[in-house]
Amino acid sequence: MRRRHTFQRILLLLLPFIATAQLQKMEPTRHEESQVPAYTLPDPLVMEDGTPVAEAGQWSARRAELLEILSARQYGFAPPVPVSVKGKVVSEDSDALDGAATMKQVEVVLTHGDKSRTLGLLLFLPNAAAQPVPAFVGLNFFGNHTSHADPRIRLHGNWSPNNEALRVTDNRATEDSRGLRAHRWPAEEIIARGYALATVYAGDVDPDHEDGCKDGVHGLFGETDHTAPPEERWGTIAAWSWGLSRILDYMEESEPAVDGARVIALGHSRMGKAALWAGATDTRFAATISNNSGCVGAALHRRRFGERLVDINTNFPHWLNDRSKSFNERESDLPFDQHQLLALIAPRPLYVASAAEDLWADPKGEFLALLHAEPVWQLLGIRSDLPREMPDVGGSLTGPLGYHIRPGKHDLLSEDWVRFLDFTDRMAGS
Ligand code: GTR
Repeated sequence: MRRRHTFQRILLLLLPFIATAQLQKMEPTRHEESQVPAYTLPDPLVMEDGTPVAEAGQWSARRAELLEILSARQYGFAPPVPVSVKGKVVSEDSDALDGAATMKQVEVVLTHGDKSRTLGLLLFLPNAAAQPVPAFVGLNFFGNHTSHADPRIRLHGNWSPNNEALRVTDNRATEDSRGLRAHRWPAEEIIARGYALATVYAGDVDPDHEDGCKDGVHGLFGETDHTAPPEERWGTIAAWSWGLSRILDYMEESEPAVDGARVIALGHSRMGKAALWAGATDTRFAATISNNSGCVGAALHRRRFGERLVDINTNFPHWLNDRSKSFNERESDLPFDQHQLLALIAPRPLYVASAAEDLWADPKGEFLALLHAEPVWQLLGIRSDLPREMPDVGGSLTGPLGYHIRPGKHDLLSEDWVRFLDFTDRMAGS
């Protein structure tokens, strides 16, 4: 016993050195195009056994293969068991946004066996609509109360990351943060364009901290609910995506003002990674939009530009499954790349957005992933004709595959939203 304690103590003392040793092994971060190594991407249209995927009818088998690979080696498998999804409307105000919207707050309770988890859903619904409307659904980083200044928006009671700018100091939501992230959720513009907006605090689904994937919705399930080995089970990004699907369940079943067939998964940065995985795993999402999603989002791993898998697995070890860690600094050995994640969204519309100064997210890698995913849309009969070169800063591309690179830093701005809205307006039936 004592010997074990001594060993643990020595290990604890050594840990900082082990961690530094790992970091020292890393190559310096690449921020110059000339530093990008030569690479070959795996082909989304070749089966693992080498058979070419030449006809649309073969895609579902290839899609299943890619989903399996990306689950096993990166995001992790969610337990394949259903949960019950029940909503309780806790407030409904038809005078929101100066009378343009009805603001609803709903407690969406997910239950599995004797365990449950409540997601606080904030919904803005356009009052002018005569028919069910398309809706954007996205997770927010710090709480619904940060996404709009309306004083009626409830504070969540879950753990929150501390953040000076957002005035969170005690890992708890407070009044001080109200409306501080409103620029990311321009509800007035979204409603004026005839869409509903739905958002949930990501930490209601799964707190953004390392806990061995025990809390949040992970905690709804027991050992026997999993079919995947422990190292391949879902991390936090997969849990967030799964949460987006449960919100879609609720809206499809119980929100008559929303057209369940036109729900768009959207997210910025880490929530953009989650939106992409949601769009990939759940074909009910009518379209997917990722903003500045970067590494393990839209950016290609093999370019090794900006943030890399090793950075994610070091700084956020809970985001992906444990198996992904074996690919740290071995991008060329990955049996997939992120264009294949994007391809899983085909033939539905997909938009990737970059910001010019957001080199950490590798804007060019985000564009190239879209470009290399495009053949799958073409195979499925969707006309798409992306240029071979990415647009200049300020430029945008519309079509079933949308893209823009705006000037400026890593953020979600109303100028991004204007383009997203133009893109979703083009969706069939909008
Ligand atoms: C960074 C992280 C990125 C991105 C970003 C964000 O720290 O390295 O992958 O997710 O956070 O979510 O804003």
